[in-house]
Formats: sequence, C-alpha cells, structure tokens
Amino acid sequence: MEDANVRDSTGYRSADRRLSTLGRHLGALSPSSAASRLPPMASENPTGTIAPSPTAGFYGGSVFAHVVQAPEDPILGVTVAYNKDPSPVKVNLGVGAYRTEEGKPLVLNVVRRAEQMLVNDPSRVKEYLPITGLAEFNKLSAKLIFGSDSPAIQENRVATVQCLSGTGSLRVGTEFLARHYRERTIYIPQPTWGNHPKVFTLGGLSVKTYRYYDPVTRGLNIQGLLEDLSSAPSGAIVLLHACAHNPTGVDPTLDQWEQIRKLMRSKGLLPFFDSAYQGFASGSLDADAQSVRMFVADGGECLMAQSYAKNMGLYGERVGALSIVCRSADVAVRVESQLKLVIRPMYSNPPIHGASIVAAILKDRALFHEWTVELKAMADRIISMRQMLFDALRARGTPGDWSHIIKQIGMFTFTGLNSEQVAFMTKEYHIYMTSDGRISMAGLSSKTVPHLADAIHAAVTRTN
Ligand code: KET
Repeated sequence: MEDANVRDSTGYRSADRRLSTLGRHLGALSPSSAASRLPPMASENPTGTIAPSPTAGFYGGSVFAHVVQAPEDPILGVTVAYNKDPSPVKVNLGVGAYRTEEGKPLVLNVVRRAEQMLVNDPSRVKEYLPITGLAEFNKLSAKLIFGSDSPAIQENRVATVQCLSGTGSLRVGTEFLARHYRERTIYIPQPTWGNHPKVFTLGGLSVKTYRYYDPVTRGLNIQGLLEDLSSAPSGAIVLLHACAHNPTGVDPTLDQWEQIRKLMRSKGLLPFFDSAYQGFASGSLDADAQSVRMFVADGGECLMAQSYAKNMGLYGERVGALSIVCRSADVAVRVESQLKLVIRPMYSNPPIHGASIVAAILKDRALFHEWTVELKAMADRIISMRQMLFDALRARGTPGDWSHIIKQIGMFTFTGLNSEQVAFMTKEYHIYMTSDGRISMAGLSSKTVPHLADAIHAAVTRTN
C-alpha cells in the first residue's frame, strides 16, 4: 500500500496528488463542496505541508496550458544543442564569442586588472546609477566611437545613455524612435543579424530590407543597395553595421561608404548604426569607426548602438551605450530627457560593474594601450584561422572557390553552405553552426581546423 504521507521528488504527498486528480474530476462541483474534500490548510496541518488552495486554479489545471513550446533562438540555441552533445570532437562555431587557441573563453588581462582596481577601491559602492548610467562611461564611449576630436562631442550635440549591451542599446533607440520620430520604417540589410528584425518590430517600428550581399560574387551588392535606399521614403531609418557585417563579413569600402552617405543625406534617411565589433574587423579601433565618423563629420544626425561584448570580452556583463547625435546641444538635452522616460519603466537603470570596468580602461592611458594590444591579438588570431581553414580546404581539393574565407572580415565567415549541409556537418561531425552557413572563426583553433575542413569537404562532395 502506498503511504499517503510519503512525498515524491517535488515534495508533494501522494495523497495530495490523488486529491488534485480527484479535484479535477470534480470540476463540476461547487468550490465549497470540493473544498470539504481538500487536505487541511497549513495552519491546521501538523506536517506543515502547504495544501493547494481552491482559489489557485487548482480545478482547471494550468492557466498556461495553452502555451506552446517556443523554438530555440537560431543563434543562442546552437549553444544549447552543442552543450547536450556528449561527443568529444564537438566544436561550437555558432555564437560569436571569442575562444582562445585552447578553445577556452577569454577574460582579457586588462579587464582582470581593472576589476582588481575596482575591488581594491573601498570608495566604490553599489548605489543605483542614474537612469542614464555612469556619466564617465557615456562620455568615454562616445569618444571611442566618434573620435576624441569629434565636433559633435565638442559641441555637446551627442546624447549618450548606458544600456544593456548592444541589444539593449538597439532596443532603447528603437523605442525612442517609435515615440518621437516621424517615420516608422527601418530598412535593414539582407541578410543581417537574426535578432535585428525582432528588436525593431517589438520596439514599434516596421521593418523592410535593402539588398546587401550578392551570393554569386560573395561580395557587396552595392548597386542593389543604392537602388533600394533610393526608393526608400524620405526620412526612413536605415540600419548600418558600422564594421564587420554580421553574418556576411562583407563591408563597403570607404568609397562605397561615401556613396551611401551622400545618397542617405540627400534623401534625409536617418542612419542607425550598430557597432558590435569595433576593433574586430581591422584590429584598429579608429579604422573600424571610419564609416561612422564620415556620417558624423557632415554635421547630420544619427543613432549609434555600441557593444563592449566582443571587443572587451564583456559578453555577460551586458555593457553598451546608445548615442544620438543631434543637430544642436539643446535638442540633445531634450532627447536625453526622453530617453530616460524610455529606460525608467523598462529596467530603471543599468548595472554598475561592467560600465566601471570599461570606464577604468578607457580613461587610463596605460590600460587603454594594453587593451588595444589584446584586441589586436584577438583580431589577428581570427585572421590566422581564416588562412588556416582556406589552406586546409585547398589541400583537400574541396570543390569551389573558398577565397571568400580570407577576404571576409570580422568574427564570421559566411561559407555559402546551405542548411542541409550544415545539418549534415552537425550530425556526422558534431560541428555546430547557424543554419545560414555562418561560422564563428573565433571558435576555431589550429587543432579543430582539420576536422572542420574534413566536414566541409564531406558536405560539399556527398551525393545523397
Ligand atoms: N549587433 C550585432 C550585429 C551582433 O552581431 C550582436 C551579437 C549584437 C548586436 C548584440 O550583442 P550584445 O551581446 O547584445 O552586445 N551577436 C552575437 C551574439 C548574439 O546573437 O547574441 C552573434 O551573432 O553570435
């Protein structure tokens, strides 16, 4: 016989379980008559068991019973699948997160040093930051992307608020635009980071695409891009990847940027820059900010979402900034006041730790220098992985022109592999990557390149 007082793994007494089943069957009975069959309330219950309350949705099952299982995120879900795979040869080339040659996550030395300084400083407290975040961090972030000699900064025309990394900055900027900007359409490149359309749509904008990548040349479709932006309505918002376009690894040349800028300014299109990889494209922070600086130099307005996830390796600290470059200082003041109204009911104010690390590094000459050296080393390791993979495919005689692997820049290679080939590589070789054929070069090491090259070779040469 089952002991009515024995609890199962959830601590639920078997008698309670039977009663709850009975309760469901008695759904037609009035709550009062059913309640008389319930176990005693906690107050009169010597075992201290909290009995289900007749007012707690006990009779009809879960009020969320209709909720359907959502699919995993197309990028972060790759890591979920990878973690479940017991294979010793598995490789995660999904999420854009830097790994060392040993395949380990990297905390930059300069970040460790800055953190140590913060921990050793007893004057540091854990008070709430203002709604707009750490003022020093905001100033330094604007300087980092726009340049310390930027006229927009000198003229106090930039409103900067600390946000939850790049994603949070994009979201706050979107909600601001949805409330205060006359045009509600944002044009995003085709393809783009998978989260962009979701952030913009949920933030209140409607999303259209412009041509960007040409799968035949595996380069920029500059003609298509210019045509699509020419036919966008005047005033429309245009999302631009500041550098190291995700997922294609294809950026406009400076001449092409100039063409884009001229067209956008002549049509009054509003640039919304996403800068998630400053320093990762070329290894130089200034070179990677050139596109943005061209747009700011003409005196026009723009939005900028900055992330320190990749270039400082602060992924989980969620550090970023939204800057809105305005025509005049008084507009910037009013814009900032409205950004506060977006942020306060969303998450009140941002976290202090990550922004303090960034500020400590950006304001100290020696730490800043140390950061640029470490950043360059990360960028260089990625570039060497490109060469190694390219050579490995050539050595195997893998059909196709793989030169795009060494031409593309930034964290990713857009291989051109289709979703079936990706599924095959995951199943047979335990290689995890997004189904659009993007691989995170930072996830590779000289030990895993041969395995990846074997997998690609098998995927493109198999006949069934
Ligand atoms: N913009 C782009 C272009 C981008 O690739 C990412 C992240 C972000 C913004 C947001 O990063 P945040 O961590 O919020 O600062 N991309 C990688 C990670 C992810 O999907 O969340 C990725 O593409 O793998």
